[in-house]
Amino acid sequence: MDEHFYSVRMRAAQHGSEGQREKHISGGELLSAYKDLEKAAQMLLEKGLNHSRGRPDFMQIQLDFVEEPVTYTAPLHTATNEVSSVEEGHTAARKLLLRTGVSERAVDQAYQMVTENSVTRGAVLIDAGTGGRLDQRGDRGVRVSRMDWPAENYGRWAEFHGFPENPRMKEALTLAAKVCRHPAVTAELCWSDDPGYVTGYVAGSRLGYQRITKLKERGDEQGCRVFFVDGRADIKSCIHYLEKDPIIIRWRETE
Ligand code: PML
Ligand code: MG
Repeated sequence: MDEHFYSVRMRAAQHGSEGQREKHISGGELLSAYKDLEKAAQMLLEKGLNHSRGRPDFMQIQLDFVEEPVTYTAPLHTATNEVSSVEEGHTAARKLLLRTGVSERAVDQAYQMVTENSVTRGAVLIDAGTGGRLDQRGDRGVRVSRMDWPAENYGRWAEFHGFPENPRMKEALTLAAKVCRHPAVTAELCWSDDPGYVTGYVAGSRLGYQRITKLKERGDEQGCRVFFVDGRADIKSCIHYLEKDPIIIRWRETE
């Protein structure tokens, strides 16, 4: 397909009064053809303006022409793990992470880091073996960008698998598929910073996208996004892939 794409990114925040620490409200990433840019920007504007984390007093919508060729990839195999408490949810998450090959030490470190760095905006990269932090991005973390899953293809996927169409799940599945296809990434652990959304997931290329129905209590605004990465790999090139390589999810019924 000889189509050029634009990366459209949105970031909304609340600064409040002088000296207050910035509060992340919402972020969004899309890949759009030139003719659909108006619709894409409108979608992101609406997302940022109507978020349960609050009303933004700052928003940025940025457009960048994507020069790199787009790679098409299949979505991850998806399953839902029903749990009845946060504790049960984290026990399930830990087990799934260990199954991907992440060490017990790294899992413990990740949980500790998440509690300490409750304000990290993007993802934190952690060594899947030692548990040490691999990115040097501080509070900002790494923001995965340049990925999308066209609505029509996602809709067919959701219907085929009996999932209700859920924009949050679509975004998370898209991000996880991009992240986990990188050979240095062992697994991802994520739950939302939206106080009303308690489902999270553990993902890995072979494990698939394993949703866990309760990873925090309702009302909690603390989210988490951790990538467990092989510490011997070239981390700079892994981060470059996460931020810059354009990936589009494409599902075929036979997959
Ligand atoms: C987010 O809101 O940023 C993450 C949502 C993760 C879970 C999505 C799902 O599978 O329901
Ligand atoms: Mg969010």
